Amino acid sequence: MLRLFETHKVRKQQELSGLWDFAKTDSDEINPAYSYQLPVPGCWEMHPDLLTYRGKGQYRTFVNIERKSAIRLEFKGVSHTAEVYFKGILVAEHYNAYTPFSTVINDVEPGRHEIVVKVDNSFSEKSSLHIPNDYYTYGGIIRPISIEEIASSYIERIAFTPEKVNGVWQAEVEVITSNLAEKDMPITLKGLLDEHPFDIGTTTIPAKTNGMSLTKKIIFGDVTEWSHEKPQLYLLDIQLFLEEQEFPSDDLIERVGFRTVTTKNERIQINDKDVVLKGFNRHEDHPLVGASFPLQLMIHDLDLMIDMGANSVRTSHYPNDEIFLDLCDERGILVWEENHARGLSLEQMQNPYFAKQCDVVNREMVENHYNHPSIIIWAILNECASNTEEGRIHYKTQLEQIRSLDHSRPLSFASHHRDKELCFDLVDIVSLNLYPQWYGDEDPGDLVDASRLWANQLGGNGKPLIMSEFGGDGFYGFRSPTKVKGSEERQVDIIEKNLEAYTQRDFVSGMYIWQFCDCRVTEEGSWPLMRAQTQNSKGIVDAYRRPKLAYSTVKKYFKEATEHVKTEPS
Ligand code: ADA
Repeated sequence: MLRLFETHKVRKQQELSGLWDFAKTDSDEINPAYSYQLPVPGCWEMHPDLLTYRGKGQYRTFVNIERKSAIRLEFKGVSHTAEVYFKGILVAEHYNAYTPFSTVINDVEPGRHEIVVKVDNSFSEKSSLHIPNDYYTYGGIIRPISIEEIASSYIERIAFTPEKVNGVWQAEVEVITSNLAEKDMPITLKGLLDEHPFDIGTTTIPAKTNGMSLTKKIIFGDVTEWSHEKPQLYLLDIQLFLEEQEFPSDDLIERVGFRTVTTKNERIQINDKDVVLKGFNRHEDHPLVGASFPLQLMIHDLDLMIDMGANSVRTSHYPNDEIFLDLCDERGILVWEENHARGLSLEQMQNPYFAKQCDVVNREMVENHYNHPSIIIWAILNECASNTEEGRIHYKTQLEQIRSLDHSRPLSFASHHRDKELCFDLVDIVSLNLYPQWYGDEDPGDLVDASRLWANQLGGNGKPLIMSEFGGDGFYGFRSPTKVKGSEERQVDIIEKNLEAYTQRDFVSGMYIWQFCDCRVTEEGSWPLMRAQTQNSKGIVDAYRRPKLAYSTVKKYFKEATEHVKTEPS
């Protein structure tokens, strides 16, 4: 399954899921002896021979093309470096597991064609973001792949930006198109919002051009807004007509919602109404599937979060699977989505590949996930060197890049630098990762009060404040009358004290527990020494989603205790 809705009615699209040939090999040759068949999507660590394999592998499948046409291959996620070969020719290269990429191959003859994907999940200097870390970089084609037959002029993507002007909903609809032909192509673009037609306009795409954009502001008027309380969605179907033609030659369907996100007076607003974000940091990780989630497990995660009363999730520490985001759109879960980076020191940020690799992730994250109404915050660089002048340059560059791609959502980053932070002035929302009662003995109330002062003094005055991480280990099933660290009882105390402090303070606009589920960490580096069982055990449910004692504590606070705060419009 690629998405929760059909994205094309005109363009022919097929998902390439299934069993692919696989070889564990570091040979540069294409097509070694394939000794396995592995599921795509999937993580190779799920195979008994490859449980801890870090290195290179090759996947192969065949596709049947019925008539001569251009084809587009889209990969939703390959972990972490991919080289794609079509009939033995390199057609795409990509780094970073968690963002989609695509390639177009022109004039493909009818027949059976081979696709080979070389995949590498090893750590090296060339990989600045996937490093040994407090989560696991799996190997494989972890998200779905699609193959599409495209017309010579086609729609690359749509950016839908809703806005309410004088009480009336309108939206800027930007359609980005491409022309593969040798001659200029006059085209007309038309839209349908559910069944209601509207015109976008006519233009000519010059020969051999991509990234051609046509934008129109449309007044929609009579629509129901999207909110976390009532997540109303609409299908937005854009059709491309070649000159004079009666039937569309291409289309792209997105699912959109009418909502605005703003920040003012230390608060976050959805549709001008203050909201307090209550939720979890979540790694896409499960012992049975690694980072390659089927729909059922995504739904199960959301069901558990919603059962505890959460209204929000932070995609720590990378862009998430689009199907998960589709589910958040449907269920009204507000999403903090962030680029891929965790805990990089200044030295790691000085890696020569770092700036370029972040630039690509940021663009792919925003462009691909732009239309999800559930995403209300873009964030970058969790716990990196934002306390240094040189680090600040990276934060500034990346935040400016994201703002240039999307001016409609507030920006943030999660900092652990307390009063040494240098970048609060660059964002709309100040967010802090502090672990009172776990890494230190501080009182969460005192610490959150101090956080507000640091924010005020360091460029975050008037901005909303989010406690973006707090929590403590709780080993599933480990009970202790003395409530020692690591016991489920101690985790209950830690979560209780933190939530008690944050839910009582009006100036706290959000709280994300670290973390939803236990997750695997890398064996390389020093992580196993810090993480018993080679896992981060701060989950409120364990890796298999069995609730720990703290589950009901969270439920008590998320479902009941925050209802009194910030329900009035600002
Ligand atoms: C951090 C970090 C998380 C996780 C957490 C912990 O601050 O952002 O990824 O490592 O701490 O468990 O210590």
